[in-house]
Amino acid sequence: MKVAAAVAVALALALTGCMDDGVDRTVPLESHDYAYGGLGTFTGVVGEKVEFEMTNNGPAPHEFVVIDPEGMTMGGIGPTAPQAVGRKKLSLKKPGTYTFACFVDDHLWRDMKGTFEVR
Ligand SMILES: [Cu+2]
Repeated sequence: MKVAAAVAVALALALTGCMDDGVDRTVPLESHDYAYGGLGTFTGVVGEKVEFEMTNNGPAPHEFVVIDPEGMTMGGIGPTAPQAVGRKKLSLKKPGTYTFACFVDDHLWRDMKGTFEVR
């Protein structure tokens, strides 16, 4: 009985942990060959934590790497297979223009990149 209670507490803590890891909002976008869609109206708010959720609608794998206003790579969604969904939580701490790009094969050369603002 005590073991069951301990398991219940551990499970409750685990669930709470998941909720603490929440984000202010989920930002959907899509990728295809060789561009992104869905971020045209997105503007971030300084200090918010968002989860980018990219659906890859192209036949090639794509990634979504975010670079902050100072040119530092923040990380992002790694190579995501066709029809798959990739997710990445990022904290938008600085105001300014953020750049995102795909570094798979020659996609960046094909101009697979864009920007969004955080204010
Ligand atoms: Cu790509």
